[in-house]
Amino acid sequence: MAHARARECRIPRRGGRWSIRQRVLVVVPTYNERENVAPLVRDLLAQGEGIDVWVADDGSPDGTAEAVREAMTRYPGRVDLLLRPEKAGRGAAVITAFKKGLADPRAYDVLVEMDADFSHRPEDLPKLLGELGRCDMVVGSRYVEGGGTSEWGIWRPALSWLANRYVAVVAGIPIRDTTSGFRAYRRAVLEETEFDRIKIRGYVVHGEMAYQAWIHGFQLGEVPIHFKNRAREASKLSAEEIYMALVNFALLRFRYGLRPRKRRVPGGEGTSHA
Ligand SMILES: Nc1nc2c(ncn2[C@@H]2O[C@H](COP(=O)(O)OP(=O)(O)OP(=O)(O)O)[C@@H](O)[C@H]2O)c(=O)[nH]1
Ligand SMILES: [Mg+2]
Repeated sequence: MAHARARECRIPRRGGRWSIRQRVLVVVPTYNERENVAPLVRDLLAQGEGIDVWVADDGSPDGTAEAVREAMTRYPGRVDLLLRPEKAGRGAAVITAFKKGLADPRAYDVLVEMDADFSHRPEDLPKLLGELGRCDMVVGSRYVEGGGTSEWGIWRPALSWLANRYVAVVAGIPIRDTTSGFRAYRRAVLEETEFDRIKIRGYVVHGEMAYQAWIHGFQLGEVPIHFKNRAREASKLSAEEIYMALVNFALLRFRYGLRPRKRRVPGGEGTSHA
């Protein structure tokens, strides 16, 4: 499958590239990630001094929370645990953490979400943050030049690629990998996000967050990432989940409108169009 070049945001922003002085909050949703969470936290914190990590765990029975508490002792002030009593979905866990992150007195400039299972590589984080110098929201993309997936066999990558082409057509969001869960947002994007309107179940959460950012007139960009899937015998997706995702993606245009709003570029000249 040939990949398009990564989309570039056209308008340079005042403040330029990501700097070490910026405060970055990385939200990692977890369910049964005891083995992964401590090495992941270590590798994320090593990417820069301004980076904090919050793990949003849904009461994992394998003791993920214990591993996070140990990491909190090892890296005081830089790691936190948001614990919910039961499994209620990745999307909802991330949204709850983002709301808390926006209200935090540390005034994070940038908020990031990524998976805990090393499918998303911590060493790719600076690439996403760097691109935020030009964009308001950056997606780590499997489907642009230089990006890719591994260990997926034939069926899953084809399905995922097709799903993303479908989303591009029905929703019209100008990014290639709308279902990617590795993303960085400038705080302004999340401040304008209407979280209460988001359907918090399934892959549409990612699409809806991106759609809102786009329709609100923010600049969306992508950087290539390599997505390493953990070995699984079968996809966990049920036919009902796939059907619901297809329908909900198709409804985005009707729920939110067709065109991005014009927006004055903070610190720049004129207006931006996504
Ligand atoms: N808090 C929370 N996190 C979840 C939930 N479900 C999944 N996660 C986490 O969300 C991330 C993505 O989930 P995965 O299970 O890896 O989903 P996937 O990558 O589609 O499937 P795999 O093939 O199993 O890797 C991981 O960090 C999970 O631990 C949930 O209900 N609540
Ligand atoms: Mg995974």
